[in-house]
Amino acid sequence: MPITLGPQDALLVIDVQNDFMPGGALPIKDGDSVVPLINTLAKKFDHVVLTQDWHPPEHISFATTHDQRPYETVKVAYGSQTLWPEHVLQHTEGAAFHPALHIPHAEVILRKGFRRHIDSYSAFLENDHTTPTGLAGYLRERNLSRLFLCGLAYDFCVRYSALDGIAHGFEIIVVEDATRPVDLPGSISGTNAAFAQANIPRIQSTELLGC
Ligand code: VGL
Ligand code: ZN
Repeated sequence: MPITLGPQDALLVIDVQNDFMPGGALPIKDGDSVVPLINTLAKKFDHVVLTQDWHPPEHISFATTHDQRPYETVKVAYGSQTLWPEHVLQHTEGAAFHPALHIPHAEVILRKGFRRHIDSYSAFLENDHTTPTGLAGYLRERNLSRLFLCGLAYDFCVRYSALDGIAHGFEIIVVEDATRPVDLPGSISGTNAAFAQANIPRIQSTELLGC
């Protein structure tokens, strides 16, 4: 039985940006392969929210800022922070959405990670787990209570957006085949375990598309 969508449903499309695509600054294997599927999914939804990772120069998540290598971890004021290659610099081509992403009816684009001293994987709370992005208030005011998540990366921004979404009282469903992982050691299994623990279902897009 395909899932029936109603007025309370929204598709949350996480970080479908050039730098996360093969050949980009922080490449995700097959990241580009989800774009046509996300376009198809979006047509099923009256309400679509896009997020855009949006970093200033010398961002705290950049390995270069700490004179370290990418994919290492450092301690920062809010805990541990994985270091990344410089990516999605504000207003660059790398930060732009994939050119084939076509969701003209998307209603809001939520930028995150724009504070130099705080990273933000989650669309709801920055990595200090305190600073809100404003998305929860927006969704509540719009009466959008059930969110289907897709995009990049499964084991980072999709993961933390899903977990914070649940913590903020939203119903969360992850459309797994419309995501791809970065795949650092333990990151995929950790995500699967966290979703199971939080009772976050992972579905396949066929359950929405009905074929
Ligand atoms: C992401 C690492 C760094 C993501 C963003 O979109 O999952 N991952 N910045
Ligand atoms: Zn980032």
